Amino acid sequence: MTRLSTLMLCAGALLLTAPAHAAEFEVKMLNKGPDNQMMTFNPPFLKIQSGDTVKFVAADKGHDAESIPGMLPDGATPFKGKISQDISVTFDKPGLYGYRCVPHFGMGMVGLIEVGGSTANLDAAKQAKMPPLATKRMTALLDEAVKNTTAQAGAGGAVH
Ligand SMILES: [Cu+2]
Repeated sequence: MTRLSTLMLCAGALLLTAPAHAAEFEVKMLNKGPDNQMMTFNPPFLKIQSGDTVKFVAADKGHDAESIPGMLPDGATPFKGKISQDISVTFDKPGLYGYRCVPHFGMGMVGLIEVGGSTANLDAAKQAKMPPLATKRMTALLDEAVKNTTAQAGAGGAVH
C-alpha cells in the first residue's frame, strides 16, 4: 500500500470515529521546563479536538491552572483548579483557551489550548489584560496557534 493511500485510510477512519474517541492530553505544571524556562506549563501550547480532555498535572507543587477571563470562546465555561492539585477539563466549544497559574501569572506562567482548529476568538484573546511577561509568552503561543492552523499541521503536540 502506498503511503498516500495509508494516509487517506487513516483520515477516513478519523472522520468516522472521532466523536467516539475523545482523547486525553496532559499538561504538566512545572517549576522548570525542559527548555530551562522557569514556572511553566508543559507543553504550553496544545491543539485538541472538541470533546477532548486535558489533565493539568501538579508535577511540581505550588501551581494551579485557571482560565484567563476574556480568553475563552463565546459560551465556554471557565475553569479553575486548586493549588498543587490535578484538574481535568473537557473542552467542548471550538476556539482558543488561554489559561494561567495564578501565583505565577506575573512571571508569565500561561498556556494556550486550541480546540477544533478554530482561532475564531483570536482578536478578543489578544486584548485580554495581562502582566507584561504573561503577555509576551501568550503572544508567542497565539502566533504558534495561528501558524499551526494555517499550515494544517495536525501534529501539534498530540499524544494518543
Ligand atoms: Cu505556577
